[in-house]
Amino acid sequence: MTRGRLAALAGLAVVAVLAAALGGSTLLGGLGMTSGGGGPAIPHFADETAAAGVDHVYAGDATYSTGGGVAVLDCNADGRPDISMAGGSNPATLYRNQSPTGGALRFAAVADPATDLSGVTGAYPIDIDGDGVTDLVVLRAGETVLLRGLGDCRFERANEAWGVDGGSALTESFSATWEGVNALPTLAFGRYVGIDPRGGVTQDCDRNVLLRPGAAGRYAAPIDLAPAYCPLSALFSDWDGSGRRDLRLANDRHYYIGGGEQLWRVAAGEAPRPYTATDGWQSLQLNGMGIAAYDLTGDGLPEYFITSQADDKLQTLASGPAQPMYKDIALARGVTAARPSTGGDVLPSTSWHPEFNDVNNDGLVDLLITKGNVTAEPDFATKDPSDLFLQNPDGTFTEAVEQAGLVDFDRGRGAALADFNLDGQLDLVEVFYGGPVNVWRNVGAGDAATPKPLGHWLALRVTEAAPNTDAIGAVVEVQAGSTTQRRELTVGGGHAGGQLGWVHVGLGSAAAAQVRVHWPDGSASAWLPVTADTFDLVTKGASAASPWLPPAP
Ligand SMILES: [Ca+2]
Ligand SMILES: [Ca+2]
Ligand SMILES: [Ca+2]
Ligand SMILES: [Ca+2]
Repeated sequence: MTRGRLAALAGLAVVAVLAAALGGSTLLGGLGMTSGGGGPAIPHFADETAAAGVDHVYAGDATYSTGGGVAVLDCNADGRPDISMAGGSNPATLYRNQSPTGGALRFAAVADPATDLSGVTGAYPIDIDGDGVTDLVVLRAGETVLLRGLGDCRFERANEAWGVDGGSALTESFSATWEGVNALPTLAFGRYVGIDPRGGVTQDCDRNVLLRPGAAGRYAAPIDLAPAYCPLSALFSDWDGSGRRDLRLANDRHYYIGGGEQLWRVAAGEAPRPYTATDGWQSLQLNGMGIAAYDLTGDGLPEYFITSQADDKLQTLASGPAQPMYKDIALARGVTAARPSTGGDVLPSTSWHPEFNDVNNDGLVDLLITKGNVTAEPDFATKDPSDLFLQNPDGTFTEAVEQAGLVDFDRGRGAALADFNLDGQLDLVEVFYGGPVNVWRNVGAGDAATPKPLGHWLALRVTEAAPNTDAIGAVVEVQAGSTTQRRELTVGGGHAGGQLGWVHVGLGSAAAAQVRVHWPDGSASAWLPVTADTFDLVTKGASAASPWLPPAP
């Protein structure tokens, strides 16, 4: 197919998406879901940190000024998303979610030496051994620890059982993918800088390593991903729709010389190699902090949001999937996030965790970006609140963090948008460096006493048989009216943390939808009908989605 033909098709797709979205917006207006003035409906968030029983600080010296990740996972299989928070020089804390359905947020700390680890910078949930119980990869200043999930929010160390050397570097980034028919996932660890004998950090980028499965349920010797340029985020993702998941690394130019952002080709049975200019990959130097992927243009291929300082990027393929050549559309879409949106500080921003999710359930995915000074860098804003960008029907975004009630001038780091009280509205947990963690309940157009939904929604749990029980690499499509939303299921990205569990989809005014899953092996399910405002289990091989009822309040 020629580039002209592809461009024409892409243009048609955008027109279709815009027309459909505009139609949806009109319907939303009929249901009283739009805000005055025609902008996106603004969700309101109630700070419930203290009442929820959450009392945690990510702290420590400059070694911990990066990191501060949060993992969201269901560690006791009750359907409620639980939280693992990095603590830096404080112990990490695992919180079991006890929020009543539709009610105020409530969590209880789970004390356990296995999870209360020190030196933790972040964590990613993943079912490594394919037993259906979520495991946890815990990144640290020092040894990376792999925790095998035992159920009931208990974990045990599994580095030795799985043959993983956790190293001794400062690790902030992790991603994983299942290659071919391997029983174990391929693991990528992006190491930041080394740790010197006195416990401080060196100025040298440490080794990045790829672990592929070896014999007998254990990993083979690490493969060096050289050259290494101090990544702060890593993400396996199918950027070209080929079914192969390549590895993106967001690298921090603060430490490297002559390096840049990286995309590694990781093909089964081949040695990994970085894409180069010959492949179409263009040199780009950023203070890379975080990665988020989502198909914003509706062509079936993900866009990538890369956080940095003063200069966040939203990348889309420049000339189709034949080569990994990207152009930046952050300015056109209104998401450069270059300076604080409120608070009066005019210096440039420092951005960390990006996440695409629909916080107002209008069927248009939104973008959260956490922000905060590294420590006290004088050239960057000190009052640097996070951004909540709400997507408009024309594909641009409108910043709304202040109106949403999410302004906090502590130094933001990791975060997760998840529906903690199972009411269909995405709540938020955000970690701050040197300040208390916050949890906010999304109360829609209402308040904490009387939440008011802004639109319809779905929550999908997509699974398949072992080994890849969470169907990582699958692409989930949700069709409602004439719009189709797509999300690739991934492990990695963000800043130092990720989530595994319900996939949230806003439906706007649509009362029903159809779901189709493109499974990691390349096969696709039929279109499965689902009803709006429900939790549904979508299992490979099943002929229908299976509704799941949240526990009674
Ligand atoms: Ca739970
Ligand atoms: Ca497991
Ligand atoms: Ca939205
Ligand atoms: Ca909620």
